[in-house]
Amino acid sequence: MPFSGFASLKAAHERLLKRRNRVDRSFHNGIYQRFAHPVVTREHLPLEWRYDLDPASNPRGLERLGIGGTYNSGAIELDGRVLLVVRVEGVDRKSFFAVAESKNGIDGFRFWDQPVVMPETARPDTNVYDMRLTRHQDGWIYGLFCSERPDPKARAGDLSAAEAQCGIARTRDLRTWERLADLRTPSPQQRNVVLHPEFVDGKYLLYTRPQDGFIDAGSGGGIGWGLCDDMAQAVVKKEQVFERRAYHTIKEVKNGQGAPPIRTRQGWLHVGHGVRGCAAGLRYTAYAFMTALDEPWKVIAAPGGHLIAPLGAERLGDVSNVVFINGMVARKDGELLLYYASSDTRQHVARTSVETLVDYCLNTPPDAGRSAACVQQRLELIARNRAYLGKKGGRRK
Ligand code: M1P
Repeated sequence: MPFSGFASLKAAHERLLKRRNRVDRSFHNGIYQRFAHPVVTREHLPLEWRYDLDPASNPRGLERLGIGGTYNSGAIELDGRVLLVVRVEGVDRKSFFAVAESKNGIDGFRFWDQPVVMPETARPDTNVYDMRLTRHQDGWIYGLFCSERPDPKARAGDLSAAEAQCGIARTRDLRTWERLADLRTPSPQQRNVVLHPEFVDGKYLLYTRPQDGFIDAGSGGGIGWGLCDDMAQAVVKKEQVFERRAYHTIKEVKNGQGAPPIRTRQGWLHVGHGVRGCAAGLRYTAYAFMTALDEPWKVIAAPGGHLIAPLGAERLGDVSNVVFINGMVARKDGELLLYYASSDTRQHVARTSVETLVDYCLNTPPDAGRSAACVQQRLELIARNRAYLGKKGGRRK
C-alpha cells in the first residue's frame, strides 16, 4: 500500500501556519513580552521542500531532505510586512537562507515558494548562515552573512579547521540577490559583521568581530568598527574594537553585533550577543547597548547583564543554552520586534517598543564589576524604594 498520509500532514501543517500566537503571561520583566510559541520552526517548512510527494518514486512517504532547524534570522519590514531571512539548516548540517513572511511579525509566518538562491563567488562557500539585513541610505538592502570554508592552511587530516569570512549580497526585494566580493579586513577570520544603515562621512560603516585562529577557539576580540568606500569591493583597512569583552560578565568569552542599530533621539540602539563559559559549555545571551548619534562607535549606555537569556524549553536544542539575535524590526507605531533564536533550533520574537528599550538602556545600572559593588547597587534601589513607599505611607520594616 503506498503511503496515504500526505493529506493529513498537509492539514497539520496548515493548522500550524494558522495558529495564533499569544503573549506568555507567566513571564514579566516590563522590558519586553515573550510569546507562547516560536514564530518559525522546522515544521513550518513546506512539505514539498522535504518530501518527494510522488507515490511512484516515494511509495513509503519518506522524508528525503530533512531539516534540523530554522533559526538566527535577519529581519526587515518591507511593504508593510515583516520578512525574516531564516537560517534553515538541513540534516546534512549545511545551512541556506529562506524568506518567511508575516503581516504582524508575531504569527502567521509562511515561507515563500522556494529558498533563496544565493550566488556563489569564485571560492564557493561550504556553509552560509546568520544574515544581517540592512536597508542602507544608498537605496539597496544588503545581506551580510557568514561564509565558511575549509581552512586552506589546515594540517593534513584536520577536517575541522575552518575559515569564516563575511559574505555580502544586495537586493531590492529579497528575491533576486547580487553577490558581491567578500569583505576584506585585517583579521584572518570574521563573523557577525553588520552594516550600519547610514553613511558616516560619506563612507559605509561596518561592525566587525575581529577574530584570529580557528573559528571556534573563542578568541573573538570584541565588536569592532571600520569604514569602507565601496560595498561592491568592500575593504576595511582599519578595525577598531569599541565594545569589549570583559572578565566575569555575560561577554567574557566573546560577543558580536546583532542587527543593524536603530536611530533614536537619544542615540543608536544596538542589540548583540555575549558568550560566557560555564561547566555546561558556552552560554549565549542577548544584550543591548547604545552609541552616540554622531559617533556610532562610542558607547553611551551599557546596561549590566543580559536582555534575553534562554528560558524553559528554549534552553534545549541542537546547541543548547543559546540565545542568538540578528534581527530587529522597528515598526511605524514604535513597536519593536526582537527576533531571537533559541539553542540553534528555532526562531522566536520578543515584543517591546523603541521607547522602552531606550529607557532600559539609559536607566538600567551598568555592570558594577564586583559582588560587593553589585550589593551596593541593590541597596541603593531598596533604599529608594523604602523612601518612596514611606512617603506613600507604605509598610516599612
Ligand atoms: O552555536 C551558537 C552560535 O555560534 C556562533 O556564534 P559566534 O560566532 O558568536 O560564536 C555561530 O555559529 C552562530 O550561528 C551560532 O548560533
